[in-house]
Amino acid sequence: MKKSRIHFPGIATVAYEGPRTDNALAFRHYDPTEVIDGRTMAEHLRFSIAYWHAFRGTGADPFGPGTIVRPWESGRDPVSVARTRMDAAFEFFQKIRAPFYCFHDRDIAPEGRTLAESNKFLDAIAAHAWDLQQATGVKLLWGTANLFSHPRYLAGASTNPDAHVFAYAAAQVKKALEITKQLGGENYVFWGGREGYETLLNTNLKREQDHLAAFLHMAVDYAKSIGFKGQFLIEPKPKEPTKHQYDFDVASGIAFLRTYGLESHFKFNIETNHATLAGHTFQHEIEVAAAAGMLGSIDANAGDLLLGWDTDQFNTDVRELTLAMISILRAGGLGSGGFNFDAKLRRPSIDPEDLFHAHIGGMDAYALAFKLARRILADGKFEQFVAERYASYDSGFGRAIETRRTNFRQLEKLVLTQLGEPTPRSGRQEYLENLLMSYLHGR
Ligand code: XUL
Ligand code: CO
Repeated sequence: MKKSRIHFPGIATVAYEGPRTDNALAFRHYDPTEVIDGRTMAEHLRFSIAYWHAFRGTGADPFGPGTIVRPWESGRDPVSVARTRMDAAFEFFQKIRAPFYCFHDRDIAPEGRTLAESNKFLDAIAAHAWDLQQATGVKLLWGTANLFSHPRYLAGASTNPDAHVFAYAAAQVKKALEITKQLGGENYVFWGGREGYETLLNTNLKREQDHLAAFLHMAVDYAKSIGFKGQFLIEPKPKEPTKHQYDFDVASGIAFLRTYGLESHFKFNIETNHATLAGHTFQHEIEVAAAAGMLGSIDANAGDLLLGWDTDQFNTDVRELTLAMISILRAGGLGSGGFNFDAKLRRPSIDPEDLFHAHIGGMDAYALAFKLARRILADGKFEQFVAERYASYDSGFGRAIETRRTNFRQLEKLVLTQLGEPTPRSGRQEYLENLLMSYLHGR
């Protein structure tokens, strides 16, 4: 492979310099080579760069066009632009020291005039991606198909009222699965881009849900037939772009998968901003997935609580991330998943350097949260408090309730003859919040 030119001149590989450094382009908490429990921080955190934001984001919003102009975007042949863009992307992945990246099919290669031409473009760029992966060691965390941008998907993909669109989406996902397998992708994500509805006046909700399930079953069957071993992930989101998305949140996703017999094939890719749009905390969504053994991966970002849409910002809220990390570590980690920065620069942040500041902040916040969560779990104070709070279920009639060896009659008799009135006990929330604060502020 020929040596490509430098796309981020003047920006060196980001070094770990510790919390006291004045260097804004250094890590304060994320030392990728630091070994903790026999694994490096890079291996623990499995950070990933989202191709669509970092390399296709322009800053466009509903009120105006893009503001972010990258030098590698100039050129008339879209396939050679895609190739150079990918060179720039891998230079960034290396300099920011992210071991993984994620893409939609249409992020990395342009849409052609026909499906056959789109597939040809994708093949050419996937070959280039493989060369760059081999040369740099950067790996593919997950692939996915963009089934929401093209006008053909105006009313959804697998939930489109037109079976022709369903067929087209099936063909697109078939190809995306092949490319993901070819590039060693460790997961494959289904975010239901427009799988929802705007109005029930024109929608058959039951048929659309049946079609979505049929689509996912076909994807499972096809992945099996080509020997793709990656984990399938559902990424819930309650709304946007549609008024009501079918994969509203983790709980409704679990119900959907179980209803259609898909639960053994899927886990969840939980996005912070999607959680808050659904009226949940990030930690809540993680706990619900973990409770079902379906915690898969994280789309690491944040919303703005004063804005009602998916602002996809970089998350530097260490308190929120520490709580999330506690739940993730308690669940045994993310397995083949990772922390993918599905986050974008603000429209006025137009310099290439801004891309570095953004990811450094996100990575440092997660790394610090990881360390704090480990300390909190090692001390076990919260675990002990919670264990004691439920201790009445560990023996006697409490144990019989948990193991379903008692019933209403026996419990009534117990209350009438022995137990009488229960004694209320404090939940001690304020004490626990102060305890958390003591960890966050240098206990
Ligand atoms: C949209 C979103 C997507 C998915 C992948 O809100 O999060 O970028 O992560 O399709
Ligand atoms: Co996402």
